[in-house]
Amino acid sequence: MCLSQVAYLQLSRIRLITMCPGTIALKMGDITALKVDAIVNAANNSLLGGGGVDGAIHSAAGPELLEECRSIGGCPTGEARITRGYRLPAHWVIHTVGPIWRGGSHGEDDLLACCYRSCFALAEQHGIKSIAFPAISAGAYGFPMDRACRIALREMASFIEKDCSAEVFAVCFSQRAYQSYQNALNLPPAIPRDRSRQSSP
Ligand code: AR6
Repeated sequence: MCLSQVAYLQLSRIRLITMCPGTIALKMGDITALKVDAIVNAANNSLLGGGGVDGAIHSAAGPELLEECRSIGGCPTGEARITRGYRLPAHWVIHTVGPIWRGGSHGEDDLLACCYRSCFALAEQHGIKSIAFPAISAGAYGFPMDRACRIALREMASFIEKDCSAEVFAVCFSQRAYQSYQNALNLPPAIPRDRSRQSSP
C-alpha cells in the first residue's frame, strides 16, 4: 500500500464522521500536474505572481494567466478570485491570498479559514466538483504548518458535509506537510511499505 493510499483510507474516516460520500484525499506532489476541475493558488495581494506554488502555477499555465490576473486588479487577504487554467491540466485556478504569520494574534487563523471558505464559495458558483489545495500560507508566509493543516482540514470537512459529491485534494509538496495533515487527524504515522506487505495475508 503506498503512502497516498494509506492517507486516503485514513481521511475516509472524515467521510464516515460526516456521513457524507464526498472525499478528502491527501496527495503528495506538484499541484500543477493535477487534472482536477480547479487548483488553488497561494497568491499575494497583487495576483501578479511570485515564488513557491504561485511561481509554479504561473510558469505551467503560461503568460495568458498573468494577463487575466492583471485584469482582476488584486485580491484582499482572505478572499479569492478565479481565472481559467490555460496550459494547466486543471480547468480553473482559484487564487487566494493567505495571511502572513505575525505571531498568531492578528487574526491569522480566521483569515486562513476565510481563504478556504472563499475558494469553496467560488467552486460552488462555478460547478467545480474536484479541487486541489496547497498548504496556503505555510510556505513563504510563515504560518506554522501543523496549525495551517488543522484549519485546512476543518474547512475541507465542513465543505464536503454540504457538497456530498465534491472531491477535495490536500496537496503536500513536502513530507513535512504530509506529516502535519496526519497530526491534524491525530492518526499514527502510515505503515511503511515493507511492513504493510509483510502483514498482508
Ligand atoms: N505544488 C504543491 N504545493 C507547493 C508547490 C507545488 N508546486 N510549490 C510549493 N508548494 P508558498 P504562501 C507548497 O510559499 O506561504 C508566493 O511568492 C509549499 O511547500 O507557495 O501562501 C506568493 O506570491 C508550501 O507548503 O505560499 C506570495 O507572495 C505551500 O505550497 C507568497 O509566496 C505554500 O507555500 C505566499 O506564501
